[in-house]
Amino acid sequence: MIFRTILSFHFLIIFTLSLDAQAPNPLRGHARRPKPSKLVFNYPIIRLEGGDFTMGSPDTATDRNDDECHHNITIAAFGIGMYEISQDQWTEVMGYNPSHFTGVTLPVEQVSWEEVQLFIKNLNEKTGKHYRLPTEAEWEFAAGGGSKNRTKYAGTNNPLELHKFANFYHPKTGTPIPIVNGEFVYPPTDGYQTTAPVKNYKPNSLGIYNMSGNVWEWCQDRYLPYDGCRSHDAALISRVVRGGSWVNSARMCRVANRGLNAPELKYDLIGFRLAED
Ligand SMILES: [Ca+2]
Ligand SMILES: [Ca+2]
Repeated sequence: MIFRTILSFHFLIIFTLSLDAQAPNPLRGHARRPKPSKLVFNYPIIRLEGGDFTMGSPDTATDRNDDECHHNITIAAFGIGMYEISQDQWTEVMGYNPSHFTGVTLPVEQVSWEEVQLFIKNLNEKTGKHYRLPTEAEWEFAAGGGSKNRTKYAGTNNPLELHKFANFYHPKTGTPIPIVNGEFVYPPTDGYQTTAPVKNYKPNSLGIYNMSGNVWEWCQDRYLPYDGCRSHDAALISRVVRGGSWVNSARMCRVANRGLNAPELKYDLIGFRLAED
């Protein structure tokens, strides 16, 4: 009788251990679940209806470049960031700050087009949203003020007023000199020698800040001739940057001006803003 009791006891222990090894462990399973995202990404988006506009610049403009072929284009509705992406926003998503001129409210720079794609991928995973870079046409549409009453620079037609809207190049001292051969050599001071906080200066007519100046902004597109326009020396690999920067003249800050850069390279004068459908 005692013998049978010991056998039963062993059987019970073995059976219990066996069951324990095979049964799902709700606590263990719970611990493996990823923690809910706590990403706070406060990034105001300006919604634009889209419409027709003439992209590029007229042949009669004295300060234009050959790649700015004037042509009509239709833009679908989209959203674009009110500001350039700041350093605290980049750090929040990526965990590091690559910028040369550091300050949490300054625009992030020293980011390649390829790194920006990774930023967007991570951001979309953490927020469930569908951010992307603007197309070159969307960028120019937004910078110039939409379909009507378009301006040469973001916010103004007057290079003598540009320092109110944009952070671009100016000497530390000197008297402002008007345009010489299409180049605004010594503009009035805008208050910053290098990058300025992204929420600074006056916005353009759509309420968007710093599209001219501060940092160039990566666009999604490759640098190619516009559809239906005469071909120019296309850089097939390069991606478009727009708007000029703190180190550029007013001419480079024109909304029609096209810049380009290899997608893997980074400089302290190139950043970006986000867009969405
Ligand atoms: Ca400046
Ligand atoms: Ca800019």
